Amino acid sequence: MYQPMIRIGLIGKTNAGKTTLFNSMTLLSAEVSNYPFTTKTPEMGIANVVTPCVHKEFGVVDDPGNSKCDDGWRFIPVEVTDLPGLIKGAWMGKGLGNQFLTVAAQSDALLHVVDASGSVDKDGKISDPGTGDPIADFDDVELELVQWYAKLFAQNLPKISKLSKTPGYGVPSAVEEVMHGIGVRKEHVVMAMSENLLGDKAFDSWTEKETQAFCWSLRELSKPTLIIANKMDLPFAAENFQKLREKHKGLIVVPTSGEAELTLRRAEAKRLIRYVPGEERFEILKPQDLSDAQRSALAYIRRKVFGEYLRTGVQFALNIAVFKLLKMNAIYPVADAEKVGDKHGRILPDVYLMSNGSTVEDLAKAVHSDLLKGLVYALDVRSGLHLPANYVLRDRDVLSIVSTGKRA
Ligand SMILES: Nc1nc2c(ncn2[C@@H]2O[C@H](COP(=O)(O)OP(=O)(O)O)[C@@H](O)[C@H]2O)c(=O)[nH]1
Ligand SMILES: [Mg+2]
Repeated sequence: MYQPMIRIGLIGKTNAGKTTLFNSMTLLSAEVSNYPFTTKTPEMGIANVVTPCVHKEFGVVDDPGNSKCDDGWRFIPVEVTDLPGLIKGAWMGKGLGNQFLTVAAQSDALLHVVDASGSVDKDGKISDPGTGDPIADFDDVELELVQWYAKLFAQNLPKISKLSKTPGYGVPSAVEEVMHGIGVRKEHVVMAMSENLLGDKAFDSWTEKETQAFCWSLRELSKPTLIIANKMDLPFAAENFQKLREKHKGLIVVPTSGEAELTLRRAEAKRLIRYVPGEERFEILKPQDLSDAQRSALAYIRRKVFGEYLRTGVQFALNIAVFKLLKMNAIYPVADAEKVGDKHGRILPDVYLMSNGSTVEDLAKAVHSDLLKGLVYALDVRSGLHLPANYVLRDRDVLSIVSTGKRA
């Protein structure tokens, strides 16, 4: 793949379950423990998002290269980062704050993990469910993030002010120039200004309050985020999940049990069960090989997770982040339209995640720059139509790019 992988960052308070979720998504085993700040440096791994594969529709057996196909589902890799636990005052540069915020800034989307059972107390230590306040936990972490946007903004006030008065600029371009490194685009600035009625107000006369409100908007608009209500298998979680949903109507809240997902993926890796991540069931393959502890863990998951919520929610959360929040489409480029394969005879080898609004031209560029140079059209393999360079791609398109450019 020539396009950069999509990056998803896990944020949230210590002990919310980030590392467990990360491990379940990537099936690596970063250290998990109850001690605060176990994760000292950001950990990066590869997870997958899942979409129904097109191979059945084309009546072929596929041979994926950049992705995997399991039971009719196409698994497409994305990068996930497990960030160090966040402490209060991180935006001032305390502790691991800067590192945390830098990685958060570089993520395309964030999964903000909350311990919905409230089994983490104010100091970040594990205690009984119902002790902590997940709603406040969420707000605390968000505040840290926003403070950091505000800090960056404040530090650059003179620069923004000066730039904005340069011919051809204006406030949106000036802010973009200063904050593009953390994902702020001109259109975000325009919207944040309009949300806070700052469109007609001279930049130099924005009050402290207006600036703060503007920074909240910038954070919300420029960094797509979904809330993960984790530890749904524990008491109090259902109530707090409802509270989170009511309080944050503009955000998607996905109920999960990271621990359940990790258990299932490990059992699947040992071939004790059959489990396709995201599916609403699992099947015990070797009941006789299960220890008592394993048997009761699986029974617990069946009852507390699948019984109440249909799924663990982990795969679902990743899918929602990529396909709904980031509005990505899964596109299958093939060189040989007849065989739906590449020139080496691999069938449906690749699938690309292309953002909404991407065109045939963008796809050509992503596949190979040589294809772009001599781009003529793309053949829609389903319909046989010739699609122009500016055709806007649709999810699950299977396209053969016709180009006079030679591929290396
Ligand atoms: N019951 C339950 N416990 C969980 C779940 N996810 C994580 N935990 C536990 O919560 C504790 C903290 O998890 P960890 O992943 O280290 O949190 P982090 O500090 O956010 O990385 C560990 O004891 C986990 O086993 C879950 O879905 N259900
Ligand atoms: Mg951790």
